[in-house]
Amino acid sequence: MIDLKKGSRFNLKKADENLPSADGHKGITEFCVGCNWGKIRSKGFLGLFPSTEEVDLDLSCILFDKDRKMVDYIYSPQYLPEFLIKYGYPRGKLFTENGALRHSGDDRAGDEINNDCDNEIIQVDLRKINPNVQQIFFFLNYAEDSGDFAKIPYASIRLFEGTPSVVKKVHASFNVASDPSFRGRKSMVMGKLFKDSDGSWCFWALGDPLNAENVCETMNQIKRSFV
Ligand SMILES: [Ca+2]
Ligand SMILES: [Ca+2]
Repeated sequence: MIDLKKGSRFNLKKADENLPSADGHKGITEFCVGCNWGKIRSKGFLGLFPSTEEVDLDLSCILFDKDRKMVDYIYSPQYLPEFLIKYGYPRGKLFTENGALRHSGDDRAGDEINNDCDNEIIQVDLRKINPNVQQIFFFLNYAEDSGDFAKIPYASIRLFEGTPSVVKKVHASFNVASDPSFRGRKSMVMGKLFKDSDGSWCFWALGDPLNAENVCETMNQIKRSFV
């Protein structure tokens, strides 16, 4: 079991060298990045009028080529085109080229009852990624203007081997609701998938909170500081 903390990295090709998959391909080729979170609950006056508040977190990713140019992306199709165009970004979509990365769909509420199931998931198939792609960043945004990760009862983001319905092994996870470094923040970069010098894919667990007000500012900051 590899348990990645902030700042650590691992090579997906070497992660399971002794366990070739059905197609003979060694190492991890299919995995997911998922985010699980719950609605905000308030007890109300004297605990008499409990209520819940929906929480809209958005899991996204952005892909770059060797010249550090953005070549593909996944973010919610619900973002208004007039908002995106102000920052020079195209309309949202849930798939990258060839379906190499696929998003499970926008959850805008969070869990009513605590559970372990991820509310938004990006599935990755390394074998389908365009060879031009060199780096992929996974990031999380709180969609509300007044959002703060610390207000959410639980919110975590993780990378795991398997499919959305079968979690085989968790390799990296961050708890953005309870970790003090995310207090007062509503944006974070979870990790970076990148091609090593020998062409194998590696994952670098970043877990960094960002100073960004929305998804476009998050992508701008990733371009400036991480690519
Ligand atoms: Ca969402
Ligand atoms: Ca859940």
